[in-house]
Amino acid sequence: MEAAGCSYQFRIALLGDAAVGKTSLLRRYVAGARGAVEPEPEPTVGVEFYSRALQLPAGLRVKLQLWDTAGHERFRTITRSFYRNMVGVLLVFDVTNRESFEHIQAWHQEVLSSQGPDKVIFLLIGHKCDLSSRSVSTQEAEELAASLGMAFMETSAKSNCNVDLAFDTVARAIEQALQQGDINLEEDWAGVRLLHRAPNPRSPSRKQDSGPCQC
Ligand code: G3D
Ligand code: MG
Repeated sequence: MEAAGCSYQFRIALLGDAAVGKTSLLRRYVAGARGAVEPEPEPTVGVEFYSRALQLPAGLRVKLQLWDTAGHERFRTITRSFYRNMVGVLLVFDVTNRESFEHIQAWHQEVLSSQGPDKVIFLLIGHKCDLSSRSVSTQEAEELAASLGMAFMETSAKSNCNVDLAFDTVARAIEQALQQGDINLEEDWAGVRLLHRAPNPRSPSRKQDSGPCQC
């Protein structure tokens, strides 16, 4: 995807157990910008990332570089450098899969133990909220998020619920942390990069969200 007019690049990862819906969520978000939905995901192999440009409220135009864990989560073979180079992390569980919720703290810890003192913006995601066969309540997920110091949101790639909002929320929190000096640019860190691009007045504006959902 073209990043014309972007001033920063934020590198963000989706982490969580296999089959919680990370690839579907990413694809839905990226397809949303083009107004088309990708076909069902293939089982992910190799390293993959997606991009989408975003205009943030405080004025920054950013390119989100969105990394999928590409099947490595199944074998816990994600490298320290993968974690270390993220500025944002969506910790994803499946609201119908209790085990995936119980593993969230371990995913959180993996990132913290690889990141050192650098700041990462986390967001807890309860995915597949279109399904009624829940095994994790909204309240207990909110409590976990609060105990880990992060926000919580429920999403569905299937019904396009809160998909844009989830990525917007992380991007805005990163923008704020940058402005407050909690996150700083570093030479050897790929989490936030300054893109030296001239603004392109002919860039198409971002498609609007389809509105809040009811789930
Ligand atoms: P992963 O990348 O975390 O491993 P995938 O997960 O994106 O591959 O999704 C795993 C399965 O969950 C897929 O089903 C996919 O269609 C389904 N899924 C993803 N998002 C949603 C959602 O929002 N709602 C519902 N109901 N299902 C979802 P299959 O059957 O193809 O394995
Ligand atoms: Mg996947």
